[in-house]
Amino acid sequence: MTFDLFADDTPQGRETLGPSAVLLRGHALPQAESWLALLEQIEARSPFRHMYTPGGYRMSAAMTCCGELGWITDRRGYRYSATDPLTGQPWPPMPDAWRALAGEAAQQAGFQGFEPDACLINRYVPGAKMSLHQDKDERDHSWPVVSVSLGLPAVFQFGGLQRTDKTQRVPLFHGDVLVWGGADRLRFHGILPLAEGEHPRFGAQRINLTFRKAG
Ligand code: MD3
Ligand code: FE
Repeated sequence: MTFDLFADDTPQGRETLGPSAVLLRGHALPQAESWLALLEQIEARSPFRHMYTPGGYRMSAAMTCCGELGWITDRRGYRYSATDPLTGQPWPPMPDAWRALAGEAAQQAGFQGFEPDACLINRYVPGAKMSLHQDKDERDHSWPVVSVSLGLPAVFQFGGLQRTDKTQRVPLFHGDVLVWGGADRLRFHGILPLAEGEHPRFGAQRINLTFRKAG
């Protein structure tokens, strides 16, 4: 695999992580700056919050959602909801520019007609992580998940279809877009604890957007 470094040290290129898993390095860079304002509008309506797993553990990544459906977790389990439990209101609408980028990235990875109805937004501060898990709360696993990384870099960990399968580590940078579908859709994955740092636009945090067709 080869990639070029741009002036800001963000690698560019396309990497294949599996039969249906593609990493589009820096693909969202042109839009990333303008997305900060969209993110602020979303947080103003549905603030970031720390949710609890059904087992009672506080998740270290703070979350919010936009789109018709949002992913939630509490003592009753993991599920999608049309209502933000914090506000009792619908989730903020998904910005058109986000939906468009997700659809176009999915297309580049070979998935035509991807129209996400849910965007889960994760916010990591240094030390925050996400343990190995599968994304399987969506109705139809034939649709891919598209993820966009913004802000501080993180180490992404991905394994196989069994929790105990050997894992690989891939650094994710500001502007990177990942598409996971097909045979790779149910692979275990996670994020190692975020290292300290300061991003020029996003500050001391990493934001990850994951676009899904949940309903
Ligand atoms: C592989 N988020 O929200 S994004 C999640 O960076 C999640 O916040 C991580 O895992 C983050 O569920 C990783 C990359 C990603 C997202 C969804 C996937 C990888 C995936 C779904 C299936 C397989
Ligand atoms: Fe996930």
